[in-house]
Amino acid sequence: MAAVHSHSGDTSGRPAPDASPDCGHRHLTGDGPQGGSGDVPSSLCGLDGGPLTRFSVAMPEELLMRFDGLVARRGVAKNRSELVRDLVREALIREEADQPGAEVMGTLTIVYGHHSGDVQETLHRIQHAHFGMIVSTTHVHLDEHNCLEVIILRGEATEVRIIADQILGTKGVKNGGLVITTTGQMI
Ligand code: NI
Repeated sequence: MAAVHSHSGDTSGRPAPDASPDCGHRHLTGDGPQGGSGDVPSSLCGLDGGPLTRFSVAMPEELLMRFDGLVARRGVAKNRSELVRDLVREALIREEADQPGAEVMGTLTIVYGHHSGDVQETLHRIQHAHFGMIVSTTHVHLDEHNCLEVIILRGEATEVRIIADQILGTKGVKNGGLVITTTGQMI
């Protein structure tokens, strides 16, 4: 419970970028007798990203300790609040990307051996067939045999995944993965 009632909410010892020194609202108040709903706003501090609402979060101490470890590993630019915001955005982006018709960005990284059959021709054909969705392709010659490509796609989430699966399913592609992210409209 002590962690819930900490004053700043950021006990990592680093400065909290979202905590205005003049706001005077750094005391968390949301954890009431019933255990708190976790969504009780206690302050509004207008900073670079606009007004911020502070709320309290209750969680098991063990989980909080592990979370603080993650915060520490992310470096000095991130405190608890920053990381919570990142995690919320990640969840919202993932949910948004699952909505039919949602426009997303995808970065597809693949590694393939260019001697393997007609892999280069097949990869080229797939990308030309969907040229309207291929924003950019970067090709790196890793060694005499292997190539790495990063293909950036933009389009409807389902279509992006279908194209990525076609490319990943191409014979000769040894490794790869797709990362879906926002077009920037929902972040
Ligand atoms: Ni190459």
